[in-house]
Amino acid sequence: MKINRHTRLATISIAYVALLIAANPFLAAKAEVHPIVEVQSGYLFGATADGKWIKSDEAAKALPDEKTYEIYGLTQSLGHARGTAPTPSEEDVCADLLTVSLSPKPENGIIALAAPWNALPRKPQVIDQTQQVYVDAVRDFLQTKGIDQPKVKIENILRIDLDGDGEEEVLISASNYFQKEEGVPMRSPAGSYSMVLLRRVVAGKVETQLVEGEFYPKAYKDTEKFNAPNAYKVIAVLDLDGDGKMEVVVASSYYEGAATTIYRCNPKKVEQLLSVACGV
Ligand SMILES: [Ca+2]
Ligand SMILES: [Ca+2]
Repeated sequence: MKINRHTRLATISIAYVALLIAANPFLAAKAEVHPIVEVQSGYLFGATADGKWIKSDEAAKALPDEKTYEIYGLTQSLGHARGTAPTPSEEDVCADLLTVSLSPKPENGIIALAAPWNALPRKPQVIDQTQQVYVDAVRDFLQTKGIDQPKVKIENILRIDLDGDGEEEVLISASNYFQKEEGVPMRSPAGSYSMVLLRRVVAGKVETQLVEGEFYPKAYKDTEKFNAPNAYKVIAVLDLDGDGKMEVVVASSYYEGAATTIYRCNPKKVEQLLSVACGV
């Protein structure tokens, strides 16, 4: 078949439009946009629309008005709040972030979501962090990362069926930077680490998966520079795109900044979906 110039042009145009639609999934079918906000800071992570994840600047374009959000804590829903249209952050250091003002803003609120589905279809259970089986799991994992004599320090353990198959998964947050006070040092001491582990049963066997982590068998010794290690901790487990599977929300902090990241944890792959970060 001979393609004339006009046909080719039309084909190119259609391809271009298709490309635009693919890049902006919520424009295609005018899918409803469901924004996700970090409650205490007001930072806009972005949104989901028809199961697609959209970055904050794109999401903000589709959010010209106030919206009603549901506020979620770690183990419960904390009711509704009104959220303003996203506006640039007023803080100098994080001027690139968009923020949403929520009212009311419950003290235990972690994530706000404007969506018709329940983001807590199953509630995480906070379980005893001294249970030997988990202390052993953390020690064994740290040894695989070159820390021979690990000092196990578990921050929290959550039991939750992430994928809704009836089998519960376990999320373990563990950090040790050998700090006497709160916070994370500028340089990592020998044997320090921070990680979030996910334990799940696959084909009848327990498997341990690393969601996020840093491991420092040796001390960072350069006194003129620093390596700014991070501490990670699971702060929420929510279904933020409405597919019935729960995403894992991890807070990280270093000596002068912090971030919060949403992860999808499939048995074969852990993916970062959206993140907000503010630091010097
Ligand atoms: Ca499961
Ligand atoms: Ca989900």
